[in-house]
Amino acid sequence: MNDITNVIGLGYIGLPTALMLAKSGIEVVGTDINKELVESLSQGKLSFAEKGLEELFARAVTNGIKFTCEYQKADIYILAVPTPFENYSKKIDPKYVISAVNAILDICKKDSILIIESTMSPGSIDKYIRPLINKRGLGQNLNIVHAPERIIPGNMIYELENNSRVIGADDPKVGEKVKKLYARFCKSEIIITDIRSAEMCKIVENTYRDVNIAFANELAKICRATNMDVYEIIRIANKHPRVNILQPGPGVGGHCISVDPWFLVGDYPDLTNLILTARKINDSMPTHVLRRIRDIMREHNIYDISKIGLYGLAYKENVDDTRESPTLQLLKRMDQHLAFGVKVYDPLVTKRIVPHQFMNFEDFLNEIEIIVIMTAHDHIKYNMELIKGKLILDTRNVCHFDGVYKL
Ligand code: SAJ
Repeated sequence: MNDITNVIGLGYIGLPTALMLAKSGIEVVGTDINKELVESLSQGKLSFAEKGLEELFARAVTNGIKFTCEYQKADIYILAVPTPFENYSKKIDPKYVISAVNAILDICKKDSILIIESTMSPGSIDKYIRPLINKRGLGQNLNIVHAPERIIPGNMIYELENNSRVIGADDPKVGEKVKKLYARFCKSEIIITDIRSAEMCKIVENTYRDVNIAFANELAKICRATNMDVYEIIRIANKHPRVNILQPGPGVGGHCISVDPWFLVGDYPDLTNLILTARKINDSMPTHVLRRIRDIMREHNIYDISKIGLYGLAYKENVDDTRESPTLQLLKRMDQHLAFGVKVYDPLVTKRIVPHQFMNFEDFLNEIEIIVIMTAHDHIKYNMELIKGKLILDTRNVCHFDGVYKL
């Protein structure tokens, strides 16, 4: 295949995808509006850490991948720009997709293929994207495909190669062509369906996980009220062949699971009781953590908030991504209650993004009496001995010794 593929949006999804395609021998140009990002990628500097990404980057560079701010005249476009939700209506905000599609329409060749990997709420390609194409009279020439990404931060490279994929296309022949492109690196099943079903599948997957985590979080609250060990209950219940409860935690972060269910709530407010309740339960977890901190402070007569240290700013273990992180949600809630001065440390977050953020673990430990484990990085697992003298609130169930407070 000699086609040129232009990947638009070089973030958490677009970059690994572009690199993987280039590694597989496809001619790839990566485009992003962020000039600084393009410059640093062109100089060989990665913008985020991810297992296996450096090696993949090196292979893609050897194979000639290019980075630029310009959209290219290409045969295939892959769009991986963010799709946030509007705060009040909870509906998708498609502004980044719309502006990227308009830029593609300005230059694209006849019969090129536009693959949207960004998460779209069901029906939003019909609602927002088709009209843009039809308005230009290019309806016959630009083929839209929806191939939502499904990779998990922390294991992206493996999942790019091994997760099944879904391709939504109007024309099955175009679907087959796109399938061949992804099959250059994806070893798993690639299913072709229509565009609306592909949109819905993606949202359903993340909503399923959100609801399951909410169930675990609700169990954690019930077990706290009845003084039972939620982890033991879940461990035993999961031995049943048809039960698979996820783990409770300090909240749900990231740019996917805490966002996508809102699209369904925004579009179907009368039909989404379970999904809305799950979202509310997960969003309530930082407040639950706050109450647990208060309990511990009272029990130990600690009244100085600066003696508390939050370990972990990333939304989950072993990534440096802080988007919608439970720690940031907790800090926001503390701030609203004038609870300033809590200390924060994350070994993977090397940019200072909050006040009282430490860059050195030992300095952090020297300043605090209570450590709240918000993220289960491997780093804390290897350093258990160092925290044993502290009061510990472990919201991730990683400390397995006596005297540790849990959710
Ligand atoms: N979490 C829990 N308990 C659990 C599992 C997760 O509290 O048992 C929390 C995490 O700590 C984190 C949040 O949920 O704060 C989300 O983390 P995650 O690892 O479950 O998922 P993401 O957001 O990193 O990635 C998800 C994945 N979706 C599914 O597993 C269905 C990924 O495959 C998608 O590609 C990604 O969303 C996306 O981009 O949509």
